[in-house]
Amino acid sequence: MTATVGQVLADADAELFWERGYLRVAQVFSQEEAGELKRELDRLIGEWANRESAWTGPWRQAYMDQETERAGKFAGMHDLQYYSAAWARAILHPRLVDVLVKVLGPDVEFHHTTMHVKVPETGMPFPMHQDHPFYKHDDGRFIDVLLHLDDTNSENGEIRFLEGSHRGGPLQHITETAEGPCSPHLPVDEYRLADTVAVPAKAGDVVLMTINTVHGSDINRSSQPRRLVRMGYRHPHNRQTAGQSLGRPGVMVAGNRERREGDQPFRTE
Ligand SMILES: O=C(O)CCC(=O)C(=O)O
Repeated sequence: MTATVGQVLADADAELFWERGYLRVAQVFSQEEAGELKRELDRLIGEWANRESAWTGPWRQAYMDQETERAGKFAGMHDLQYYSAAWARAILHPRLVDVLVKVLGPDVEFHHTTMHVKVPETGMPFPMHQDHPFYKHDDGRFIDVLLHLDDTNSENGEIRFLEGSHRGGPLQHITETAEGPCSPHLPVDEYRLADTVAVPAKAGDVVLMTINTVHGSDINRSSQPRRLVRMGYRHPHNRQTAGQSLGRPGVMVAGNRERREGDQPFRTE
């Protein structure tokens, strides 16, 4: 499902997002903006990223043959805005903020950015999962924005969603096997990529999903990298209880953080 962005999304687009759990919004970033962010991303991949990132777990054997499984990697890195002013600007991009206000607003707090770059030929698939186990929050008012910097398709592993899967809230994920802890994922026999809706996108598009939308993606079989960056945003009163960036306040990108009884200002030391 695709929306085109004008000043803001239409009410119907926002409703569709909450009904299905995902929405593609075309060309939120212009080609020039996406081009600059891609150049900066490539610099970060060269200088800072972990080019050997890999999610672990028995799902790997179900998704990849033996040879690909050995090679299946992605380039990963968190919080690009600490390393690049272009990425700091991207967090506050006015058209993106307009979209977020429509679906989550009026008050929106930034949470994190994370790079997901699938290397050519063997770029790792992502098993079916929700993002909730990675940064647990009290409620569903958390949106992940997948900013695409390359066109995606079935060859390079476009993002795929299980429609309506966010409605039941957080699911129990596999996080432990006989061999030890593994990356959170859902049972491969119950949650299958084949049952999902593919959402191919163009460079400059964003694809929104909720923290509880079940999603995954296939291997990158193309000869080019597939570059996207996840940008997380939440309602400022949606309390985080575990995981990535726990306890770190985020900048407000829209509206304000209303003070409730008992709230204290953030610590400065
Ligand atoms: O990069 C992908 O294909 C998957 C992204 C994803 O699973 C996530 O951002 O949680």
